[in-house]
Amino acid sequence: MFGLAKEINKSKAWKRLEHQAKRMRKIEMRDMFDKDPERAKKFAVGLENIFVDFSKNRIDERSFAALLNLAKEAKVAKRIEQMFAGDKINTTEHRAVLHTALRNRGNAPVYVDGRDVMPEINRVLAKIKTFSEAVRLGKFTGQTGKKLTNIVNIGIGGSDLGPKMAAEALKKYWAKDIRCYFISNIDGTACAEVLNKLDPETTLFIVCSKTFMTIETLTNAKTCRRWLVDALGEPAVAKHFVAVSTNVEKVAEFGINTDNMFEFWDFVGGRYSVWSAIGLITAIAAGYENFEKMLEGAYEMDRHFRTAEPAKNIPVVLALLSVWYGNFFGIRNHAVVPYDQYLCYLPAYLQQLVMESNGKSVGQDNKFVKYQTAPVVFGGAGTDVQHSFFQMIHQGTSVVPCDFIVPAISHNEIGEHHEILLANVLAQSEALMRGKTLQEAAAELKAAGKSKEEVARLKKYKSFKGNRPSNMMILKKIDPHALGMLVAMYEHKTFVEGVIWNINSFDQMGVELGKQMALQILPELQGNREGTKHDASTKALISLIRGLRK
Ligand code: G6Q
Repeated sequence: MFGLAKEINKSKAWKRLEHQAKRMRKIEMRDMFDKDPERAKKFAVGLENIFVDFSKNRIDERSFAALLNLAKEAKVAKRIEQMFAGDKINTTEHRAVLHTALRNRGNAPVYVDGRDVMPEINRVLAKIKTFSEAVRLGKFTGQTGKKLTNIVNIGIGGSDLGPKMAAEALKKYWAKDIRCYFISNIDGTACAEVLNKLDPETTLFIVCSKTFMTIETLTNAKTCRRWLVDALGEPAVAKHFVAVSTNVEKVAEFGINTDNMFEFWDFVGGRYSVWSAIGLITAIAAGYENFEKMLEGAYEMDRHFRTAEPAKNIPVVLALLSVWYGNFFGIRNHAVVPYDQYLCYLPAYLQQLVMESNGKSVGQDNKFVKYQTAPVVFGGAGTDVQHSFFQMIHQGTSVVPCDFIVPAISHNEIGEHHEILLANVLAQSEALMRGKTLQEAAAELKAAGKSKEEVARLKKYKSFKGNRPSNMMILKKIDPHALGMLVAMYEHKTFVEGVIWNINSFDQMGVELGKQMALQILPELQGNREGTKHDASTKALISLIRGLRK
């Protein structure tokens, strides 16, 4: 049995939190900092490679204790063990959830239906090692004997966002002559713009699809195949195409030699698959040792998650804070702002992780939930986004809790760049927390020589309410180990949120309806079938587009 039988919002722990939130609404963070010199130490956790300061949140010891009590009520510790043990916690699809086994560097057996999955995982890892090294050394070459230096990942959703985020994050580690490309969208432009840059003789395509049935990926793969065959002939496919999938038959049917196939398993969800062969492009570009270091980082976070007490357990604490704002302060969004260019795809990756995992309305008890689940996640790289949506984060009517992520040392320490970047991220979180009172704004205007009238007219515009929460995550450097820790931290945070909300974080049925309807509309757009039942708007749009395309 997974999930809670009783509705969590009817529990004593929940009621206590409602009471605590009412109390905390009247308390300003800046006052809590003034009163308690130990606050920064109390609400922070440091692990080897990552330091998380969560003291700039609207919590004190009592409210934090009440949050920890909610984790207890939701049986978080037990659920964590059930996940690691391979219990079928993806209850709607009756599957185990074992992305943690992919990075189980201790190699202790992990059982699914009585079978240890570690030997299979290790076999595929060895294959990734051999193949990635052969490509990097130019031992596995293209049809004409040239080195394969352009690596193209064809995949979408979980088969794109993870590898794209990880490969970009580790760009500094790429072999000098290797370039990575990603084709995901069905929009022909995505394919055309990548292919235009490439030379077939030096291009390797990795077709990533768990099911090998996804229309975008198969259509893109077919187009790339045709492009290659037109240039180099049919036999070239075996030297320029590999596949990552759970579906051997479909891979063979597509015409990829199954010797060139890297397997993964249905106990790995798409958005949790970057640790599997789906991460092949990262292993090729950054080297297998670095891919392995990323797994080791994730493994370290796994051990922390399994063993640390809840108050010092980073993913548990982050999840509780998210629940705190979402369910007790009515806050509906969350921003992720990495201050590191190499992490520019992390917000998009987390958008899927969080919103596809927890954007659900039906609980494990088969009832519609009566509380908010996943927030809207958005973000972008700092300092860029300071010049776009930060206006709202500082002065808008919605409160947006932020995660700031920054390395102390940059891979590119040029002049003062990194110090300016660091000063900015620290300033943002302090500014959000402290704000600027009307009196402070007025005093500042006066000091700048403004007239009395101008001070009175401008002080509200220049004031900041403050008391806006953020977490600060400081990494030493964005290296493979730290990246592994960071990503695993977010996976586990998402899991704990799902446990508390009593939902299954591992299915994604909400993506199906639109897909089904697109299949109906396609022949109608192509003029091969006349309208099935549509609303008047859809009908008119189909006919308008048909007219425009004539
Ligand atoms: C992720 C989802 C989804 C999936 C894509 C691609 O958790 O399941 O984003 O990764 O739909 O699916 P395939 O890998 O099967 O092509």
